Amino acid sequence: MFEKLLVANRGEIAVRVMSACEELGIATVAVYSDADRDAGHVAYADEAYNIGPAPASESYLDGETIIEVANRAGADAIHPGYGFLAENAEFASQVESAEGITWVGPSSDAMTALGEKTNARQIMQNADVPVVPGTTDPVESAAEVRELGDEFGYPIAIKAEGGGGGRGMKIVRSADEVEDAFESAKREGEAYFDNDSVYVEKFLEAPKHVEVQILADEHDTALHLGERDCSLQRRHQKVIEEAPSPALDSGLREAIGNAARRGVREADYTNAGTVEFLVEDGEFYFMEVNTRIQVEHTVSEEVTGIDIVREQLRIAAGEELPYTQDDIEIDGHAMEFRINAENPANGFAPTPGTLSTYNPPGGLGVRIDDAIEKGDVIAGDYDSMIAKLIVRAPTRARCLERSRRALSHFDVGVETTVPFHRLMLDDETFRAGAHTTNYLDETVSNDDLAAAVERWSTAVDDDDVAGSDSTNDLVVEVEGQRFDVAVTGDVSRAASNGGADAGGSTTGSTASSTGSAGGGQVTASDAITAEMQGTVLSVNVSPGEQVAQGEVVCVLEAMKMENDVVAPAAGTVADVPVTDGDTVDMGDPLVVLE
Ligand code: MV4
Repeated sequence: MFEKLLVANRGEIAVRVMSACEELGIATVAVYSDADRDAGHVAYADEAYNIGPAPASESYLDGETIIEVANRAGADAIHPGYGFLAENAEFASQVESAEGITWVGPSSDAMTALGEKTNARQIMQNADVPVVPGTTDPVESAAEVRELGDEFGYPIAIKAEGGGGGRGMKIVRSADEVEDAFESAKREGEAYFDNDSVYVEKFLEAPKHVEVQILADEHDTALHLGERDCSLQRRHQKVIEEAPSPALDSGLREAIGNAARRGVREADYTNAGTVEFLVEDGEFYFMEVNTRIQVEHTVSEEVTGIDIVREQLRIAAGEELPYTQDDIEIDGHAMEFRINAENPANGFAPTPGTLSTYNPPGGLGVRIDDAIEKGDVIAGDYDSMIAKLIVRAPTRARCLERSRRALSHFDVGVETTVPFHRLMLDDETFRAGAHTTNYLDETVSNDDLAAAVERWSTAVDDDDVAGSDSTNDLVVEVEGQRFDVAVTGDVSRAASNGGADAGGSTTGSTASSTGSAGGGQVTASDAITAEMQGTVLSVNVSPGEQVAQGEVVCVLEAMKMENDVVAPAAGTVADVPVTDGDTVDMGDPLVVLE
């Protein structure tokens, strides 16, 4: 096994990889940009090296510098995480050529072979894996595309050879759109991937996105860990992923898993990877292979019990997978919610800022993968994902319930995608598992998103959270029952309505009367009156005294419980008409303020 591994990445995935290293006794090396000096992955690592300025092109994408650091630190392996250099076959090849350093991932040859989409389609066809009807060679002219349109029937998709993730894809609905779409797909391919080759597929109108997690070792074992459903996407960005897919029956599940295994064997693929499929009308079609660990690998871990990053490391070190396909069982259901610093009510625009609070949920079946803490600054230099919430339960129905519970306890301090997720957990189509890849973009309205943020915003300061040292809100006990009271009305006696979210309501569990206090109530004459019949246990103030808002002015015993009566606002005590031991009726004045 390796002795020291460099993680060429940042954020939660860097910490995820290092935690697997820690369990295997491998020392860890972090790299970081100027923007990440105080980042979580730097703190987690055994050693850390600055590799340049904030822009990724000058730091996390600088493969040469990263390999230099690996040499300097004496690292014997590099794990790329996801994004950045993870699917860069040239970088993989440079690591493979570096003396004494192992690339934790598939061979650069396998990456190159699968990175060219028509080549990947050919490999899959050779392995008897169904592909979407289309070409396995690039198309050379618009006229050729029109012939294919006639053959398959419209709509068709023109896709960039080097593409993926929706970039460089053009949907064509009739022959007269072909010319423009062909030219623009070529331009995008050239711009994004340095490759203007394009090919054609029949376009499926409403597919599901189902992907199979693969593990393959260097000793001829290739296994699948079941599938994930990633159909809930917004503009090609996944937002919620789950395992297993609610869209597959056991027959289709077994068929798609076996197809993925055949495909990666054909490609001489090793390490972890994902084979992506489109599923429509009970049929599945190969789309592309992701040659990296993915963000959503977690849900497969939760339902199989397999630590995928650990297996990546073991495979790269030449060890054998310790299971056969029959050993792998799918147990229960898991969902991953990407918690992004984005405002769903504002077109999911990033919401950079300082985390005045950060308090993720925990408890049974709840996993948080993150690399941030309270007080951290969410800058705009990299992606907006600040954490992943992964929820696991015995069934999908219970996973939905548990996810509601977990999300309702996620305090962040900036606007996030939490309200969006809570909206989805109330959405009948999502709950039924019937959503396809176009569902979000076509169905969820801005009004719904705005209402969700209004109701469930996470951009709440600690100071506004009921139960903390708030100056604006009152916590009172009435007959022993606790109430979080938002003080509204006359601003001179207090007031902002803190958006606390203790029990699901944005204004606390009760918030009706103006300046209500436990056992006492403020009337128009500024008298704090008894809210119930009881006995005065103690009077804590006398006329002329200044009291602060929230200060206990007297204690009233009622129904065998002591209730603190607090001042609803700061003021001067004008009169105290009661004394210790007095019996009072509901509505009797206790303390008069001026
Ligand atoms: C498709 C398709 C329908 N038919 N190909 C989008 C990203 C890129 N990886 C491939 N994509 C698609 N390819 C054919 N022949 C629909 C999509 C697609 C999609 C796929 C997966 C998840 C979300 C999506 C959203 C829009 C379109």
